[in-house]
Amino acid sequence: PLPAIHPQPQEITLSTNRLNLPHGIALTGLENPDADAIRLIRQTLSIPNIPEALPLRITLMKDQASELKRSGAYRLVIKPEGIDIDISDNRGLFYAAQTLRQLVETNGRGIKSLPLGTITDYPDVAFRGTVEGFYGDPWSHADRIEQLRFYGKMKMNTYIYGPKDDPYHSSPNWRKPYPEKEAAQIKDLAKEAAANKVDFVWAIHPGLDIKWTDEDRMNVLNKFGMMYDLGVRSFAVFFDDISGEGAKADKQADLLNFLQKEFIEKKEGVSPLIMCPTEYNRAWAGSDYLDVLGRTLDPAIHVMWTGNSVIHDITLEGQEWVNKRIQRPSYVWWNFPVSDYCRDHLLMGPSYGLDPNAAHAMSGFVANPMERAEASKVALYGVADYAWNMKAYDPGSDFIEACRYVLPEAPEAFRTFCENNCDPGPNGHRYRRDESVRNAGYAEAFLNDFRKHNYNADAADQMNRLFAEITAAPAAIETSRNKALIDEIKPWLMQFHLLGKAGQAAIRTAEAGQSQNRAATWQSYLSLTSLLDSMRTIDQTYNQNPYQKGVKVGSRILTPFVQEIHSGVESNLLFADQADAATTRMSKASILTDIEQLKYQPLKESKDQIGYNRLNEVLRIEPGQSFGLAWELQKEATSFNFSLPKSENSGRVFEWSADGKQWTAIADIPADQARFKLEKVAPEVRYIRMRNATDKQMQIYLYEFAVTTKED
Ligand code: LTM
Repeated sequence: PLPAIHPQPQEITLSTNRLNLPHGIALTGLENPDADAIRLIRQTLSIPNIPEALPLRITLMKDQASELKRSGAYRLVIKPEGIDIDISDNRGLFYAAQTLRQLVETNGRGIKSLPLGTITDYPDVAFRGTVEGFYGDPWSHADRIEQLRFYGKMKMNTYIYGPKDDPYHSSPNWRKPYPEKEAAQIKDLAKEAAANKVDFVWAIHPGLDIKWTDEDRMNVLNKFGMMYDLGVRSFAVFFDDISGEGAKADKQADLLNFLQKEFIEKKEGVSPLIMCPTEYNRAWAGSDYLDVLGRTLDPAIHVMWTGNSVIHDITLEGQEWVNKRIQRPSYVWWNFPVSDYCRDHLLMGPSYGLDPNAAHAMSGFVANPMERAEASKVALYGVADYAWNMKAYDPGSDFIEACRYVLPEAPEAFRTFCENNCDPGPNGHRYRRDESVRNAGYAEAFLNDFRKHNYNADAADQMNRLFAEITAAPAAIETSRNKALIDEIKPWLMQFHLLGKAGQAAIRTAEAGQSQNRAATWQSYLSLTSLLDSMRTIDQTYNQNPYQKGVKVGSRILTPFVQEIHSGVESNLLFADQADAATTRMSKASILTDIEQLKYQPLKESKDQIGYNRLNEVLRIEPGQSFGLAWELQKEATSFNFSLPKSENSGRVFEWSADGKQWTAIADIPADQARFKLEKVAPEVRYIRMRNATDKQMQIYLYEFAVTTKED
């Protein structure tokens, strides 16, 4: 069989005849071919420095079809007499070398050979890669170096540096130079990127506190200058997740046009400027903001776009919609597999939901990954393949190869782990992913019968096999040499192992219940209960970030499957009054809002607190709209606190109510404070809210809004 090459080449004809590589290959052709590419070719083909019989001729392509003029394009002809490589540029030679690396085979006697044939190859999308643009712990230096090498191998040419929690990228320090250590690291990254033919794009995020003055425009320009001196040659300005003064389209366009004229066009060897708009998705594009950018922004500047909402599939129709507004093909910022809004989950599934016909409707395609760099590679493998050759991209089969690439030591076990850890769980963006696709049908069939008190033995067999694989998978995965990956996913591996055991116990319990064997039912029910308790302990011990704490696995199909069997058997075993007691203990607290952006936010709830999850994006509240909390009768609130920083405070009203109908303004909350804790809440209060009492849209950050409770 011929080797699978990733990304898949555009045109490929290979024969089963091979070119056995002799001891030496003569490199002829271009005077100064790219040194990194030549090094890779020498290594791959074991070419010593002395030129010998077999020639390798490298030429710059002339008069070619327009696709072959794209940066990165190459043609590789492997003949019995030698190898010809035609290239569009240095990147093309590097990519030809990457393809050779995947083509070469070594036989049992250590002889290397290549298949004869021709590969003509070029990218569908000009700029492909990632945007490190998430909230949370930025990637480490070692993570980034490894990512750049991975991008080189996968023919991705762009890495946009924009971690929200780097204070020198955003506020408060975007105006200042990086401290010495960080500056040296950036220099290193720019060098590593260049060696892998990746554009290291450094992004600035000044909009939280920028003043539209000459002084601040010079501050941005000077910071770009400092980064240029560190070796950076590609730049971006992000205006996402801001409100107020910084969010004005005409002012942003003025600054960007100034940077274009005074920096991008004047400095040697700089790539096109990229900007991320404030209205970066269709759901928020309610004003003439995008039209103003379209009309006034220099046409050379790229404009980023996340799709029809913050986190969304990418469709041709959606691309055409925005492109008309901004008068250029947009540069896609795909918010996958980013997990900063669902930090208790890993998004390990395939990259799907990407239109295969949208190549002409985008200027770039970059994915925002997880805080966990190595784990993100599964999705990024798909991103590289999609953006290079969309028509050939099949998310399902690509995913299997991605699992093999990332964890060659145990690809099947890793696939089992990944395909059951895809979905972010319920979230405010309402973004869900298919999960457990190979087994969802069996799970449903089993539960359908279980609900009718039947035991479906066929489905049970299938599910048992799966849960046995799940139990065994973590140990196999941990044999990987990739220790960084194992460190990143360790708590989820522990949880996954327990899920496998719990799944097997659940099926045993259901089977015992069906055969009316009360003693056996009790026994397996108790062991299932203790496994679920252990899972809860892991959830409450690891990954205790302040946003979405914990460790969730299989949350779309498998965990609910196990829980349903557990509670189904429980209510059969327990007496009715105990079962009732169990239900009344359940929470009835909820979010109370008429704001679309918040309606689907899962409630953050612990033993003594109910609150909102922190929102990354700006919250837009129309006149009269409100958001709040409601909680059950038997709970009394003892205090209320909020953190709504940088909000436009005037016109907001805090109110509480005992019945959700009669509302009273809370007198003790100061009008202008962004953070506040109210130490006393009237005992009858069961509802609390903040309302926009103005006649204008209000834009605020929702960091915290919570009540502390105690049982009555
Ligand atoms: O998506 C964009 C343009 N901005 C931010 C990102 O920083 C963040 O990672 C994603 C996902 O939560 N959402 C955003 O609003």
